[in-house]
Amino acid sequence: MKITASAIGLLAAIPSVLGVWPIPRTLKEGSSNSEVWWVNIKPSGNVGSIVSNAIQRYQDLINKESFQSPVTWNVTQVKTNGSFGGVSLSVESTDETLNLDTDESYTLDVPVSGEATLKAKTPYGALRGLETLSQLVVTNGASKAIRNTPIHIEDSPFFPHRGIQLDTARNYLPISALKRTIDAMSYNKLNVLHWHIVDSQSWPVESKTFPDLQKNGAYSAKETYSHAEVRDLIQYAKGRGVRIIPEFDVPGHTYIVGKARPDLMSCMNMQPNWDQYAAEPPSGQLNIAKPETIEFTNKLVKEYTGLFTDNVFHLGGDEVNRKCWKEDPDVQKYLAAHPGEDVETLLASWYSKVHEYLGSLNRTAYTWEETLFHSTYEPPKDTIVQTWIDEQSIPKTVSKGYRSVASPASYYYLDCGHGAWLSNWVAGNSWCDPFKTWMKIYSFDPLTGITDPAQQKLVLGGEVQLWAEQSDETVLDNRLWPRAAAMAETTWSGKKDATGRVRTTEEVASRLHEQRFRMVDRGISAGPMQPVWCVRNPG
Ligand code: CP6
Repeated sequence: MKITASAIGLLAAIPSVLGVWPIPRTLKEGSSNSEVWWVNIKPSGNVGSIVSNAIQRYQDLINKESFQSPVTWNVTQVKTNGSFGGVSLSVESTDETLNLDTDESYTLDVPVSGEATLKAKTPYGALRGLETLSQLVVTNGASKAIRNTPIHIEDSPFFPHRGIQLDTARNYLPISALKRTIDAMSYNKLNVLHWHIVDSQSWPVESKTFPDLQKNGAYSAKETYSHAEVRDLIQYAKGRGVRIIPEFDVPGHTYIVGKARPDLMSCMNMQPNWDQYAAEPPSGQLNIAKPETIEFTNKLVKEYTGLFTDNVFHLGGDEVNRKCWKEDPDVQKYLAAHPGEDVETLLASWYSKVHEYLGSLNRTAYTWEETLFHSTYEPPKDTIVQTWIDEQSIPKTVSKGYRSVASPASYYYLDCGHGAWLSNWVAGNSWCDPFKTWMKIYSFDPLTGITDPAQQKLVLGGEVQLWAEQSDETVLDNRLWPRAAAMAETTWSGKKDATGRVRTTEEVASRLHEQRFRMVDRGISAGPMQPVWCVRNPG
């Protein structure tokens, strides 16, 4: 007999699948319930230190967690007919290399009674499986259970690059906030923290090559990141399956460099007409007519590729201003002495020298789309291009044969950052909504407009962006969550379910609501989605 949701009011409130976010690619569930007393996770064979540490963390988390889903709040008695007997965890390889090619797949079997098995190819697949396991355990306040056993899950990410961009230049974020964000990312199977670490307004990170950058450029001696703190943060992130990709944005967005090296700059601080020279105040760009700016940038690239271990390195390249250089006396002098050259050829050759140097250090360049579309420079074909200006930029990038990460401002900008300075934003005319709902973010498909499977493969994934003109730690969790979780699901699980149907925001809402409460329970101040009343009274 088929029990319809309307026949039993309570069932209507229970999602058709278990409360796992993002939803596994394939999930088979039974109709039993298994009682959980104490979760013991046993490594089978050598699993390496990252997994050993994660086992400890998740064991503690699951055993201590008293998360009561708002969806199943009135399930006082789950009739159990089996008993969970711990987990046996194995990995095929203990290689802890973490990059774009890392296999994050896992299989998880939870029988009605007895031992569950979690199998992964790599340590990072094991981390994803442990997260899923932790989300299967539910409580009614008195006891714990895993519902709908036996469960068989085969899971792997749809896209390999699933990220959040944080900006620590407009407003500083303490290391503890970054760590908390990394924790929250791991709860949502996100794997890239794109760290927009410096910009025109401040330079918080230590430089051993040019100490004055931090000394003169940080907001205060406290609002800084030492090499040791960065190294520790990278290890922390790696232990949670999160890559840290740093961005050193050049040649624009660099006013702050002038605080240490005024000799390298063009159009510094053109107040009050900053808006003719830069996207944001204060104006100032590296002077591309001076070979010293290439030398300077390459020395920074050398230092920071030594500090940041990821094989991808972001060189910015967004929003450069031509007028700034055209009016610079040095640039004019250089161009007068070099007929046939202009600002475009100068910029293209500047990019090629910096990108070539990065390549010689065995790093893959990551760059904003302007480097590809708004300059005559032709980046190396392995360059990863981050698109943001509009959704069409993604198909445009892959049709040129480049790999693309989708960050369209119209969907993935969690706020509009510098919109605060724009008079048309104040007037309500901005093309970028200052606030997007999780539904808007969930609705976006990075593959929109790309039909060729070879080109689809060039789309690596997506990143939501939290620019920091109007955010700092006081609002961080709330601005990020649950909205970043919306993209986490569409990039991990894909837009479609196993039958090829596009998931709707209506059908995933209660599961995301559950995930939001789970995050709050784990110490992340994710913003409320709607009254709990609505979850209990759907429709
Ligand atoms: N800072 C930097 C920013 C932005 C970009 N780069 C930005 C531009 C437009 C909007 C929001 C943010 N604040 N360095 C563009 C990549 Cl709407």
